[in-house]
Amino acid sequence: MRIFSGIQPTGKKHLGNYIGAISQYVDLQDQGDPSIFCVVDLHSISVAYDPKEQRERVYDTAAILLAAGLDPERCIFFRQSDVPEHTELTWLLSSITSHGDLNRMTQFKEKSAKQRERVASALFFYPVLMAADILAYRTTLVPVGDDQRQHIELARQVATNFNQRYGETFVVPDWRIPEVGARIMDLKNPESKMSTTSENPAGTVYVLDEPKAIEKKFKSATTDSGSEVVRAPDKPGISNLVEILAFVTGSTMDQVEADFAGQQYGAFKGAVAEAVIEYLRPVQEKYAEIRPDEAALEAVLGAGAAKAQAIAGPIVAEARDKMGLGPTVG
Ligand code: AQP
Repeated sequence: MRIFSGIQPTGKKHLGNYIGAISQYVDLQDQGDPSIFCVVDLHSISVAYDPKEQRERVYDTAAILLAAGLDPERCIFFRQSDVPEHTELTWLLSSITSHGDLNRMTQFKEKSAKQRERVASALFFYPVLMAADILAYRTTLVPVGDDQRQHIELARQVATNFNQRYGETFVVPDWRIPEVGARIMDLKNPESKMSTTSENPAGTVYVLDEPKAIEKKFKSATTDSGSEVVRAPDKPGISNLVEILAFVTGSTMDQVEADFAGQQYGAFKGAVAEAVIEYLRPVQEKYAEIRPDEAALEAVLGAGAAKAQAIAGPIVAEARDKMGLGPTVG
């Protein structure tokens, strides 16, 4: 099994990213042959960003992943832009990706609708770059949150199209979406997923938030009418908090409901805040140790890029050759 996943260095990572993606990476790092994780800085330039801060954001994200328990001795961990095969393969794959398929991508529709400035064509191409990230390593399994399902479906389609047109080259990857925590919702607007770009910052809990801020956000979380701590379609706020508490305490959602039967929403929200603070505390402490040493972070990412390129280089060269590009091989 070969595992690959990427995470953007946009802003600060939030609890949804942590539960839906980062914790999966840590759990899976020994299970891949190899497991490959990437800070996808090329994806993040598809929306407005500050070039002066870009490298800092990569270090922030890398340090969060290392603090969470990713071990570069046990997996390959690198920065996307250090391995140019990702961009080359994007162009090759774009030639067999239909415009119509990209037009159907909900993330593009939502993000382009929100954007006030011009919409970059990189945002439209985002799913092709993601397909290239995955296919360049002949990945078999992609751990992601639920919001990335459509992009993985597209990567599967692109691999199939390529293999049919040019001969067996790429592996058609599967996704791994966790049963609990695949879609953590915004605390203020629990009908929408927790997101970096949400309108109300009070709805997003960041991995590096101070305990007081975490407590405030959970205590002011939108709850629903009624008073029972149970999951229900008309109780998205409480359902979300039950899921978060089950995940961070390693319990089940049924158990959380049983534990809080008969208790008030206020007490329940306080308990969720406390559990999340304790869950994130060791990550925050480790982050404070790791983040200042940018030279060490560069060394980790550089060593990872060399290992990643050793895998992607021959695979992308094979795709190029099969497409009739460059000199005859052999
Ligand atoms: N709310 C979420 N619940 C569970 N998993 C989530 N992921 C994102 N949001 C949730 C998963 O996190 C991984 C990394 O996503 P990303 O690199 O796209 O990071 P981001 O830009 O910070 O993610 P956002 O918050 O989703 O950004 P915006 O605001 O741009 O929409 C992915 O595996 C994703 O599924």
